[in-house]
Amino acid sequence: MRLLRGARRVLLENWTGTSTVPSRGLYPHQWSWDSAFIAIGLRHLSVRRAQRELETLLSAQWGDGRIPHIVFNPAVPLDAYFPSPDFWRSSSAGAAAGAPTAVESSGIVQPPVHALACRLVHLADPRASARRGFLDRLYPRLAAWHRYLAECRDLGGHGLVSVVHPWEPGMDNSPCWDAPLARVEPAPPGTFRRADLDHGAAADRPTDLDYGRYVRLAADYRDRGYHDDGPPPAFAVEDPGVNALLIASEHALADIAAAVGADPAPHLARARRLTAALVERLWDPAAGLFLCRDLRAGHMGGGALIPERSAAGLLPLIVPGLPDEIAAALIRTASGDHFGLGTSVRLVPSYDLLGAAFDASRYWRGPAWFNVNWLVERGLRLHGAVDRADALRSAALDTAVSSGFAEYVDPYTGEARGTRDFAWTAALALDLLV
Ligand code: 9YW
Repeated sequence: MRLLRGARRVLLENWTGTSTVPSRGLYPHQWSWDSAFIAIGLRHLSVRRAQRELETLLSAQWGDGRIPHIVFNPAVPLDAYFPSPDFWRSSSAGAAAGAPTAVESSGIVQPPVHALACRLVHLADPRASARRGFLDRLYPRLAAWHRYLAECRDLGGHGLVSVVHPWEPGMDNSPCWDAPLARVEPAPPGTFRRADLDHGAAADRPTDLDYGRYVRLAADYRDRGYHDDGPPPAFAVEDPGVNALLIASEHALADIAAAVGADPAPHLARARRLTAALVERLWDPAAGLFLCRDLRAGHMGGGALIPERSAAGLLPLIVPGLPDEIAAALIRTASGDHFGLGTSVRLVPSYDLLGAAFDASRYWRGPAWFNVNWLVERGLRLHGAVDRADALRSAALDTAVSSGFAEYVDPYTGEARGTRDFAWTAALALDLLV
């Protein structure tokens, strides 16, 4: 069958021997949440490889518990990707935060999908997993990762994780970041070279101005030794996607704890606390959606909700134990005019179809991404919207093949955008298939 053959080919071609690159040309290193999604699909081809994928990533974990968003492959030339290891300088600039010296990485993070992925990889062959002590070895690392997020990244002090860079929530140029980013002085254009434009159409990618701001924020974080204490950074946002994924992963970590003979209760308690804070801080009943909160806006230090509708606001659908009335409202919103599921679009767009900044081609400003659609499919199923989940599943499978496993697609037509043979598109299609 075409999908199975194609997905297997993409995953084999992108495998480096210890992990999988998101894309051979555009992203030639290991990315954190990509690896989690990739492992979820890879487990259907080789449980051993899926375990290896996650083990490689977690072996680059920092002493403070953070899992870096990129782990660099030393065999890849420095100019193949920007920002390269000589920009991040993790082993020296991150020394006080416990960055490893044996491997170079970035110093920011990505959404915590890892415990969820480890549990799914374990379930693919629990006996083989137990024989290798897979969960026993990874449990302490996953627990330290969640502790880092909950303790060092609660910048607002209200029990939610904050991101300090638009790359952290994984949705780089979402219109949600336009207002918080407007306060950031961009790095001058001549001071860096964008390698991404060697591989992607400029109209499908963030702008040079966006990049200038990304560079400034990353350099400032590096220059403060990647520390999270002290004055809040210029960009500090509570994102519903990141927090929802942490909650889902905390539930997975409770199951992992039970499997290795540890106590699941603290993980379930943290999941409950995070869920309450998510609803309290980010739920907007009028929009029927979770919004992002900009900690640097508003008065009295509480921040202010950002009035933009992003697919990140639908991701709490994957949270077990989300109040029923909120889950029902989210399902209505997904199917309404702003996201068009089951009516105007093939796949859930990354941003509001009616939003002023909507652009069907440009990255996280409208196109549909397969990881978001995989999560929404899972959330719809979790909350009983089985017919909608079934329809989304078959649309995602068809579009993955017809787009050549595109990085993202036009949400209306399913036409490919960005790069092709993208690893998580192949992996997640495989997971939906079997
Ligand atoms: C970058 C690798 C990453 C993804 C992000 C996506 C993009 C750009 O590519 O980031 O240079 O890191 O926005 O979600 O993990 O696929």
